[in-house]
Amino acid sequence: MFKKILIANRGEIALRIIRTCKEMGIRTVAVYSTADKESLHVRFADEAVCIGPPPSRDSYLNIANLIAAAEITNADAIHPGYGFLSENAKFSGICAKHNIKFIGASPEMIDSMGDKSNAKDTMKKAGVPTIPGSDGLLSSVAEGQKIAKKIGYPVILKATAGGGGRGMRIVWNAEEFEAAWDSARQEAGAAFGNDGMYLEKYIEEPRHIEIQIAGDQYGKACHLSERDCSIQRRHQKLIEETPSPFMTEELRERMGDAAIKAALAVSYEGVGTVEFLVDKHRNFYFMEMNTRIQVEHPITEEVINYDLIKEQIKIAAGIEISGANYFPKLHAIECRINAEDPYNNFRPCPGKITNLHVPGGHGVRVDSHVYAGYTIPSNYDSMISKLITIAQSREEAINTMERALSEYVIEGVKTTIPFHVQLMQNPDFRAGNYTTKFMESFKLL
Ligand code: MV4
Repeated sequence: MFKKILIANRGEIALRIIRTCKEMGIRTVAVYSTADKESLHVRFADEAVCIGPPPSRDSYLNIANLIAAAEITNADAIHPGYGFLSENAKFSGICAKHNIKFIGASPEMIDSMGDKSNAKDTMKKAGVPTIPGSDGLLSSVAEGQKIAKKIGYPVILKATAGGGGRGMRIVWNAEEFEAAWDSARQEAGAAFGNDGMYLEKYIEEPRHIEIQIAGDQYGKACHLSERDCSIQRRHQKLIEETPSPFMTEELRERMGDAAIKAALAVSYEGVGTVEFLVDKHRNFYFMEMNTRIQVEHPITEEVINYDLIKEQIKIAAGIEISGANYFPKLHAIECRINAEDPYNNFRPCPGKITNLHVPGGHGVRVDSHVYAGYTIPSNYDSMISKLITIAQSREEAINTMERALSEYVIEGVKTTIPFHVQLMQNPDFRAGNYTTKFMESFKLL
């Protein structure tokens, strides 16, 4: 087992990783930018190293400084958390070269799943359902138009280097095709330095349901059931839950099998997520594979009673998994509490938290790094906390969430709490009747 892990991240996920390390008897090294000197992850870790000024590119994305911090402190592994360098092939490779275990995917895996067209091709060959469309990248606008005509409009153009919706265009008819092609390619080229595009049939009003997977170094893989992440705004998730209200035992078995097939096809090592789009007929299609721990992992932990960070560390250390799948025994919901003004287009609201009261009681988990007097820096994402409720049924988990939200006091900055309160009271949400289109029609009172 590792003796000392450096956490190449900040905020709640850095704390989350430190907590598990403590329980496992592993020493921890925090890294921080000068903007995070007063952060809890710095205080709770055994050691802390300043890695640069506030901008991410000079600190949390600064590979040379992170490696130097690991070498100075004799860390034998690095946990990258989510975001930042968690899916950076170069960083994963440099860690390996320095004999530091990167608790995440290999450079080859990150590259192969980071290229969306290649990932889709790999999954199709492995027998995982994929959305009808082009066979790999499009070589010309004419080829795209020909395929679109054959499969029928609407279609969607996607950047192979994309993700998070960038370089993506829905095309409703043949007249729109060329302009959409030009602007998507231009956007992808500018954003990723790669303007490779592929095409798919556009699935209208899908659900985003992802399957948590784990694979070990010995070729075993299992799934840990699903999370429904359909409620998003501009590709930012607002709330996640498990089980999905749309799930059936039969669908879970089919999606779980497909996710394991996906993991085995690439000899997946570590914990990861296979994202699917699910249409109204419960057809599901591979979308992307994430090779990191995700923000929403705690809801899975709560319904299967399992520490996913601990599992991630054990797998990285070469410990075998049982290979058994895990099924939800409870219902869990996560509300992302952000320092944003929901009445003002979710505009970020960094600043000082002047007063704080955190909810508690039965069925409530709060993953957060903030405290009264803490200043949310403007340099990073605006997440303040993840409020998670756990209950025997979906209805009870929603009721507990309403109760917990009503106790939550965060003063000094605007937060998304009022949005979540209204979401909990929304009849369609209450009925489990929502798709990725939900936020387009949701009106805040
Ligand atoms: C789609 C789609 C409909 N049809 N692909 C959005 C981000 C990227 N990962 C893929 N995305 C989508 N791909 C086809 N063929 C709809 C989306 C999509 C979406 C997916 C999941 C969650 C929220 C979304 C919001 C808008 C569009």
